[in-house]
Amino acid sequence: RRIGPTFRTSHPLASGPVVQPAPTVDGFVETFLGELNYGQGVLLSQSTVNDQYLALARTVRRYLMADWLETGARRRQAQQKTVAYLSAEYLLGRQLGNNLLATNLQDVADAAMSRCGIDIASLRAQEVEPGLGNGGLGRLAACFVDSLATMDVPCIGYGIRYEYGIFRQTFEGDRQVEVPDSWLSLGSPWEFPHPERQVLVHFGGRTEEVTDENGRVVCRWVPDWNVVGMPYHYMVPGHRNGVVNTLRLWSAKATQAFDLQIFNSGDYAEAVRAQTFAENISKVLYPEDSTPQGKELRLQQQYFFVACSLHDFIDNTLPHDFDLRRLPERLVVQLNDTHPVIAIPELMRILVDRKGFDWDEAWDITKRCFAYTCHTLLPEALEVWSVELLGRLLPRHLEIIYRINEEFLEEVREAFPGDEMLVRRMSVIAEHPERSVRMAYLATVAGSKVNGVAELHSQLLRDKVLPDFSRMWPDKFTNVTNGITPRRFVLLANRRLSDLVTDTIGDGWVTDLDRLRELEPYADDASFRAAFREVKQGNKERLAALLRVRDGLEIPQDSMLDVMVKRLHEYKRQTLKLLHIVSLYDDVVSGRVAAEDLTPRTVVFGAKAAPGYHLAKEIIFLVNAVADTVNADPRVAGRLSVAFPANYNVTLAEKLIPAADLSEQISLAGKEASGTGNMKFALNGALTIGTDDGANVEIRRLVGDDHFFLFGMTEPEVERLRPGYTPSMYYEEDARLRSTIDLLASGHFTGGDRQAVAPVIDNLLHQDAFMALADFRSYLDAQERVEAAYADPDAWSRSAILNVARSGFFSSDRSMRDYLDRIWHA
Ligand code: B1N
Repeated sequence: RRIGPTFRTSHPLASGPVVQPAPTVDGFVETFLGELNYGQGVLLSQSTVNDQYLALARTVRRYLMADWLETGARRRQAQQKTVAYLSAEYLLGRQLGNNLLATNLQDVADAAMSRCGIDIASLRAQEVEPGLGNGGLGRLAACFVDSLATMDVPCIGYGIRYEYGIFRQTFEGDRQVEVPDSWLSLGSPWEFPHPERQVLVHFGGRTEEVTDENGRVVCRWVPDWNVVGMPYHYMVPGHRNGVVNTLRLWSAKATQAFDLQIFNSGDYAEAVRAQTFAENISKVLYPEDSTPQGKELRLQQQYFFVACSLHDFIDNTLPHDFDLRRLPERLVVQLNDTHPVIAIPELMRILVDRKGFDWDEAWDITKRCFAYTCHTLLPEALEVWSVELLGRLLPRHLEIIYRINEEFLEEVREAFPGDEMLVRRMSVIAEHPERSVRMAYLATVAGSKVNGVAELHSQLLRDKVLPDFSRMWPDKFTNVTNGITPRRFVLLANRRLSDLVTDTIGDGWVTDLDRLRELEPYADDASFRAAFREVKQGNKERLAALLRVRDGLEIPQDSMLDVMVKRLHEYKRQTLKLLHIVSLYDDVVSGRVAAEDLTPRTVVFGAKAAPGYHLAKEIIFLVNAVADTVNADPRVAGRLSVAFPANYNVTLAEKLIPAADLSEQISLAGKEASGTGNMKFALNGALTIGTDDGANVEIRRLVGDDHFFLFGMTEPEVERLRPGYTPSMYYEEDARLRSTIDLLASGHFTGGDRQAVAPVIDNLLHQDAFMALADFRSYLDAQERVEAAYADPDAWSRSAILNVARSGFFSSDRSMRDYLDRIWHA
């Protein structure tokens, strides 16, 4: 069906400026009331909070839209190289506050709402955050697109518009219960569909060879089913620079709404079956973190969004007469982990089957277009697809992968003659346990660059995960340490700190975070330290007020706020933190330590477990059980408490992180690729207790040993201990550990039920794959150093200020500069 021609460009209005609403309180009020009356169709006097929120959002959207249209026109003119960031996840967080900040309309909006008699805070609270990601990987993508817009780099973020994002976590009887996240149900004012840019995506069927009009034998894919990809646009504003980039998320639709004939025959269920089937593709985010589920639907999702995105760029973004031999001058595709790697054979298919390129030329173009970021070291997290499944869903792509592999293995044989073991090791096709495609290998073969996400991770990636490849292509491997956007995670989340910093050194830090260095001398200024402590205190009070209404939790005010927030995973070792809490509690209840001698401490957890990850859910149960018992025990009242607010997400992070004193980054060395929460805490003036893992290594180097609490084995020590590791030995030999585990195992925290704690305890004593027991002693010692340091408020705030001053490196603006210099050359 034709959508219709575009507007005549010769018309005088065609080149006129975009009409923009006035950025004044009057202009804002008028636009807002217009949106309320004519957009929502209600009178102010009849409007609900949701009506008002939607009207406010659409008002802000208008200001953004003007800049978005102008940015688009400018980009079409300039024809620069564009970064296509391909990511299956974007964990955006709420949009309203961020967009008000970016457009500098915050004060205008505040005044306008109060003129209308509306409390803007209640409208902000109305927004449901789009949780289209699991954790660090998805949030990283959101930080990157923010930075690219702020730096005015042409970028299109491509992804999936999941109808249901990451599940909402609730607790029932201390156990995690997942509730679907229907984030779209009250309307989503920040997106707009663009039906004229729909794309048809094929699946299944077979391939055949046909002779084309030039007499050449070419391959043809004869698919047997299709879905339509409908793009939804999200605006990604730069920080007060008039730039608005695009995030284009795809939603799957059936090609025909339903089969009218079947419907008329009365079989209603059958009539909508095909529609349901197609639309399932973008129905729900896989709630897995780090461990991919080998599910057919997941491969469908991956191919679906990748095919839509490449088609969108090549056929709808580039000029119609564009010479695709020059594609690498105009496009660089960054693959966010292996999830979009099927884009590699897809581009080959487009060039060879559809555009008539010969194989070698197409391969040369393809190799220059892609770069791959790896985000893990866990071997079980390296994605593979069985040849059976891939061949059934994408038969042509499998053929292409086979040919890429054949030619690659020839190259290996030439470079390393006579080493057939090596050839087998490096093959993109694994033979065991079943024939399958190793997506990380495919990405490495095709990508112009492969990067890890922190120095240590990139090193281990070269040495442990892809050693053969790094020997063959040493220059292909590089590092780009992750970063976070200071706009959302400092300016928006920590207004008090931002004001203090800006009053002290000006506001240049917001887009040039290295300027925070200028704060260093103020660490020695007693009045600045006092002001800094007041900021922390204010943030703690704000958090306490939130948790009171959000979760019915009371957190004491005069205590160290000790925070561990991240996905629940064994390698991150929430159990080690739990053992610490139980050991403190045990000290008091056993009479070894007087309660008055405990440093008052409030431990806050935030963590979702993948629904199918049983042990992770048992750990959640145990944390909640310990929290209940500890919080109810008068012997530790005012000294030790534990809070586990449900449903940790970006919105909660923005309140929690600025309030924290201590940041827990306690993964087993060599397991956390980078971490990004660690950076957010340091930048907000928390001190880190952490292992030598991921980006902790770089944080410690920058902030200095004296302002970081290091503990635990190093990665080489872990590897040396691994063979023959016997966790029960630590239990036998360390009386404090024994007492702690015995108390947990006794059922003290589960109403006498020893069975309820058995899964976690048994695992610790007999498996402990992530060596919590081996690091227990060292962790406790480090916690004692924390307590000693906390006892001196001036020294502590000095360290906290130096953490802020020296963490500018962790801006995602810097990450983007590194990608630009080392990988994109855009
Ligand atoms: O990516 C983050 C890192 O900071 C973290 O250390 C790392 O654990 C995280 C499959 C993943 N790695 N792999 C995933 C997520 C979803 C999924 O389905 C894997 N997430 C990470 C940013 O670099």
